[in-house]
Amino acid sequence: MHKSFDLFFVSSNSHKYIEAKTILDSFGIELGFLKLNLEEIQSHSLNEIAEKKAKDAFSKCKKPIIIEDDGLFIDSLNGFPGPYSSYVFETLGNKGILKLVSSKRNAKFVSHIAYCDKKILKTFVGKLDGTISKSQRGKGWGYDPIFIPKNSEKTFAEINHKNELSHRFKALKKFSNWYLDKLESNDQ
Ligand code: ITT
Repeated sequence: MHKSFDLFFVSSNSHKYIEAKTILDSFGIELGFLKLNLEEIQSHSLNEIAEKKAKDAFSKCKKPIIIEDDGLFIDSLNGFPGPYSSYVFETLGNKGILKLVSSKRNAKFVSHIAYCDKKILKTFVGKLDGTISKSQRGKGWGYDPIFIPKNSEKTFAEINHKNELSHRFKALKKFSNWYLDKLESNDQ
């Protein structure tokens, strides 16, 4: 029998779901997965993309959902690839990014988590500063082998506590506080 969940993560990317599930488990929130390709509008604003993705996900799922839109923003490239991170990863990949980055290596990862149900659309932002490594290090998905979080010497792919400090963790922590309060006030 399928387990019934009250909250679903809608995404085409199972890496994102696995991390989101681990993080929300630690806050006592169960998360189901709906693997779907969502409509992604062209926009400079992660928030605008996230809100549109959330509405699209809710209209398909008809249950309370969260979606996530992320971006890696590299300072010396004026924030590129930012909202285009997914496309740039598929086209240039980590090798291509390393060729573009020169002496100034500061970057940040940003996560926008959007919750949507029948009545509410709400987003939560998490940001993590860091730098771009000089070569790919460690085995990980996406940009993990080239992103070094601040106060670390190792890349996301080399550390084992990514889910305790990532951009995703920071956004989901804000979401959890709000969501658990909401559940509590619905019970009263
Ligand atoms: P959706 O179906 O949920 O949209 P996606 O992979 O297209 O999945 P995004 O639009 O949020 O997701 O793309 C952001 C890209 O940034 C993603 O494809 C990864 O390549 C990269 N990325 C995001 N978070 C990451 C993380 O924690 N570690 C490594 N790479 C990450």
